[in-house]
Amino acid sequence: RVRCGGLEKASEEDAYYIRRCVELARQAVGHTSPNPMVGCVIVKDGKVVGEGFHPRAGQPHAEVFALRNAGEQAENATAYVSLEPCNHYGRTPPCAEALINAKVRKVVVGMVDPNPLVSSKGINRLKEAGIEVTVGVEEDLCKKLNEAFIHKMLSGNPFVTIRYSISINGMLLDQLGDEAMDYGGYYSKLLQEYDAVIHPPTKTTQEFAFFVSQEPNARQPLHIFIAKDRKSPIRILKQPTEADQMAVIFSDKEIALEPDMSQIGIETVILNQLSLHAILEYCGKQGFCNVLVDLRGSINDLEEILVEGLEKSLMQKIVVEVLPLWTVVKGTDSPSAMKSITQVKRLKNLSSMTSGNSVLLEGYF
Ligand code: AOF
Ligand code: ZN
Repeated sequence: RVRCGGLEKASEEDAYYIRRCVELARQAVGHTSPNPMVGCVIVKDGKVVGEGFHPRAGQPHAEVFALRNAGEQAENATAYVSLEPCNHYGRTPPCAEALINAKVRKVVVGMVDPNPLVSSKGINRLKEAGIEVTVGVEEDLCKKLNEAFIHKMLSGNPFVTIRYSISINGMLLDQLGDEAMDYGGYYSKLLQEYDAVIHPPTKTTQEFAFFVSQEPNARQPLHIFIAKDRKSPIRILKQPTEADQMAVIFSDKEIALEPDMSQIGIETVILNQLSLHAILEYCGKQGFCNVLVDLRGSINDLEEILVEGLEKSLMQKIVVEVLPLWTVVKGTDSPSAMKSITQVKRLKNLSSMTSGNSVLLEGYF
């Protein structure tokens, strides 16, 4: 690759500051829904003079915080933003205007905003005002940061991730790796990223349990339990938290809760049809951008959800934890027994990482 030295240096610098924007944006992980996570850096004469990120929906956008931070130094500076600056009046005024008024000279944008209210209008407004604009720097990174927001904007449906743990010999487990739920563990971090967690029906237990994210200032997801064909009362075990509404139970008939769970913010919703689709519809109406389907327990539960999810294309991502355990089961209906394959779906963008003593596999449908 032959490239002009100056150009290469400029684009490396652009990439560096956009990566910083993404790092800043992530400080609000879980708190911005239904808005995206956005970070902004203002650079003048090779020095950072302002930084900001969007803390939550309804509050000012990243650009506003970074411009406030830079003050008069924003004049003739370069503004880096991980997402195209908006040019509409939403809950907050347009950022493109704020950048123009601050007299920045150049704007570097990570990705175009998929929101039809914004899409390219912000970039065009900046150009009209005579500002130099570069678009698509570290674009993949910026898209991954807001994969749920992008999916929701383009499809209208929440972004759905399926998670489960398996043994090294491929058996579904109801346990997670040792450090997964601790502070910094992958499960603790995953929980704070999602608006809701769906716990599929389990036929064996009357007790539902859920965990809360251990990350500092984590926004806890709403936990959704599916109760199918229940006769005896259901009990929810939870860790103490300050959040008021923490769980919803979806049932196909009136169910008894034990003890009185409504006292601790647990609601029941009766649906005739207890499908993944119906529950996602509820999530969409709540304004949720993403939902984690947390599969534990028996292989039958897994199949029910996965078959529906595949048939209706309801799932976008999968996270599989492989524990360093070899499991032996007795009985003939062991899941490892040969079954005939009726459908195969190839995942895209597979990646792997380690978490404690486990290996995590991530891919997209
Ligand atoms: C930006 N910077 O930091 C964010 C943007 O209701 P509002 O005013 O908050 O507008 C929400 C929309 O603005 C959101 O759907 C997305 O298109 C964009 N978010 N834009 O320039 C930001 N959070
Ligand atoms: Zn904005």
